[in-house]
Amino acid sequence: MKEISILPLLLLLLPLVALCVERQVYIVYFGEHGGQKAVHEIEEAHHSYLFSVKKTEEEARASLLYSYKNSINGFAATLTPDEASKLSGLEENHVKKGDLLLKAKYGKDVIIGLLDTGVWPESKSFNDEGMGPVPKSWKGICQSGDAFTSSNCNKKLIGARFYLKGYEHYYGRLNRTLDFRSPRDKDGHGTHTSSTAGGRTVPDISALGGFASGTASGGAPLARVAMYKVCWPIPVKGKEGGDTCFVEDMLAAMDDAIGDGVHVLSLSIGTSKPTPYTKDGIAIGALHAVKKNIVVVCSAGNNGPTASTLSNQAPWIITIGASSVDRTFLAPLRLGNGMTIEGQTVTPYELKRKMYPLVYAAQVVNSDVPKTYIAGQCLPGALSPQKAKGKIVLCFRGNGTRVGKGQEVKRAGGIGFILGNSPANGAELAADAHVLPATAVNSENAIKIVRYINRTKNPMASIFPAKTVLYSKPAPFMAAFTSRGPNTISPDILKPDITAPGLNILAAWSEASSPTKLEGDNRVVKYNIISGTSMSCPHVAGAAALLKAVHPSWSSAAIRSALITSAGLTNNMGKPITDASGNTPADPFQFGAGHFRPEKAADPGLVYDASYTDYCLFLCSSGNKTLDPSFKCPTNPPPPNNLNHPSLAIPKLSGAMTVKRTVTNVGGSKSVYFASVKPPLGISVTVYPPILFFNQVGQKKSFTITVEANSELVGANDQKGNQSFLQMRSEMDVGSRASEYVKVDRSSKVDSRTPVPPK
Ligand SMILES: *[C@@H]1O[C@H](CO)[C@@H](O)[C@H](O)[C@H]1NC(C)=O
Ligand SMILES: *[C@@H]1O[C@H](CO)[C@@H](O)[C@H](O)[C@H]1NC(C)=O
Ligand SMILES: *[C@@H]1O[C@H](CO)[C@@H](O)[C@H](O)[C@H]1NC(C)=O
Ligand SMILES: *[C@@H]1O[C@H](CO)[C@@H](O)[C@H](O)[C@H]1NC(C)=O
Ligand SMILES: CC(=O)N[C@H]1CO[C@H](CO)[C@@H](O)[C@@H]1O
Repeated sequence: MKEISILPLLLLLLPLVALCVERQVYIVYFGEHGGQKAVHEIEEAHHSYLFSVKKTEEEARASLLYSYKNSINGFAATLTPDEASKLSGLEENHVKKGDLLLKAKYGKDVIIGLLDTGVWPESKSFNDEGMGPVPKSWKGICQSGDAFTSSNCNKKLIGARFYLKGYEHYYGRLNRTLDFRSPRDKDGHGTHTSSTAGGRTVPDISALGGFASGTASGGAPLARVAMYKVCWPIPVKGKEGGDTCFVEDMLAAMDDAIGDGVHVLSLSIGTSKPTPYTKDGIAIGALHAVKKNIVVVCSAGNNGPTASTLSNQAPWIITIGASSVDRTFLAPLRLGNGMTIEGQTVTPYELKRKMYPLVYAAQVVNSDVPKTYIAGQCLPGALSPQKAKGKIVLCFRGNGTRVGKGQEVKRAGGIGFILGNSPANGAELAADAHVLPATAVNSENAIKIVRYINRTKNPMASIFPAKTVLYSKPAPFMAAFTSRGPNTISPDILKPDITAPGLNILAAWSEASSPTKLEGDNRVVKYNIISGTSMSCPHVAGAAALLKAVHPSWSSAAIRSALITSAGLTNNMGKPITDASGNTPADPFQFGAGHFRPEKAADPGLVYDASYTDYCLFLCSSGNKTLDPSFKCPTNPPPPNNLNHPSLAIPKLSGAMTVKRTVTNVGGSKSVYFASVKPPLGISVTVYPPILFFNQVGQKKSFTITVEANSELVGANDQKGNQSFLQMRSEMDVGSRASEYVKVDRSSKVDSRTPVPPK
């Protein structure tokens, strides 16, 4: 949710004096400075440009001759011709921003409701300065309770309620040292998600330690926010044990939100295992919301990289995966043998610039800790203070939270901490506000460090302080933790729908929590960086609010369609979006239709619309009439594949199969669309008719898609149980991608970024 507002007007590369054969001085010229910007921000931005083409941060700093900061925006630096040409390529990434925000009046008068852990109303992200009166349609309330009165609501935070009858029936009365019996947030999660969706634009914000400094803004900064607190701490586990949200409490909240008049509902809540719709309170509540044209956006879950781990699989929900942004927090590590390893963190603590003894956690555990891989994971109480004192300790991810491992190293007197990814985490580096000097390294580097320790008599290391670096590449890539398809409840529906930023996201935080949520961490922050599909979901809720503002008459299906058909498939290197390794292309079971592009979604040309009745018919043919007993299923309902969804998934394709779709013209009155197909290998696809003519806005046209597996692949597909899928893209460009997915076995539990799971 960070807004980065360096918009170069033009980028000229003027080679000046030749220093040596390959390195010359170039002036990189952006024109004038736009907006007010602090001197250090300008310098940091210039430095970031350089760092994006140089190997190391030191090299980038050393190459900078001048940073022009007053009237001229630009810098002079020594570059190779290759680096210079890479820099000029950066210009293309700076698309014109702000059109949708302006057209949508920043989401003014759209109401976003969130089901979460509550809200910190004093956050600057919820100030209502200059905002108009609360929309007349609003019927919600501001419920008082512990440390919360009706005066905590304002023209920004227009509603706040809490629901805990289900929770208290199960756990007994809420322990008020663990949470407020009111809409006030003692966790941080709800404050983070609600400010991401609809927080105000707040200048001069940063995370603890000055990271990610700049202007913070929600997706729809003038939208109204209503908090429905439904998630509470699990008492037996304490605050670190996470939160739980009971189905009956969530259903009550959704029922109220529908009655109150929200336009968009954002639920960063998932299940630990796939749940049939009849037992899924979110799916049932969402169906009722969609009947009233409320857009419902939900997290895909954090149970990746294993296949078939999705939450929120219903077709009437917009389901969001998580991917990275082009901002990193580099904290390199140097080993005693001179090797430098890239790492990331947002810990505010720094080591002295000298070498310290380095150990692998398994070498410094108490004698009663079993000698298995668990020994290297720094679980609470595992480390021996005699052995760990004064050392930098390498711990692996797996069981336990990432920040909890740092706390264990600190408890045992360790001086620094290296968090190593397990193979399942790949190259995804979650930047955490650890309680001691630290850095996080990818799986490959973690193994290199273990190897160095194994082979060295007195292994040593030093961790450099972290720096915020912009324009990193590749971005976006998929987070390893993002839950994957195929859809286990409705295999004919491709899920997730799209992906959005969910790795290392800065947003507002509860001042009654700490950045790590650890017992014993007494730090108080106003903004915090965390990761999860909980963070990506409200990005899309904010975008949906903007689309609602621009197209108030669109159904929730039309808004989903616009987001899906306009999604992007390439990263900032012009290559296919990859998985967390940064190398292997990701697939639609990870990102659905791709990365959301709200600007493009505002003008999708055609939309695939669907009504409440269509969803009921879909349930009839997939065997469940129970979600709406008043709906009479016809004897022969259309097959589930014919739900007018903007994507298409075909489980176990054998032979040929034909499905029907209907598009509605929301673009120019007179327009022509041609079908264009890129079928997956071994599959042929025919669209009929191949051309659609429209004479007016709102006109509907239907077409069929016939998908056929080549004979030699039929058996293979069938046997392996692989899904084939096709995906319809904007302007009836029927695209598609390879259908393979690789099932990765991983037994480890997700660490601290679980979306609050419903009981
Ligand atoms: C409430 O939680 C606190 C903190 O975990 C604990 O010390 C206290 O014993 C709990 N109270 C009850 C009544 O369970
Ligand atoms: C390090 O040494 C241990 C035993 O001494 C061995 O089990 C492990 O595989 C080694 N690791 C690496 C990466 O060399
Ligand atoms: C999908 O097919 C590939 C080979 O084409 C195979 O390796 C993989 O195991 C299959 N996936 C499943 C879930 O069967
Ligand atoms: C986590 O702990 C459980 C129970 O001790 C164990 O079965 C599992 O293998 C562990 N997972 C990892 C990744 O260490
Ligand atoms: C798709 C779906 O939710 N199917 C469910 C229909 O209802 C039966 C029994 O109530 C469940 O077992 C299915 O999972």
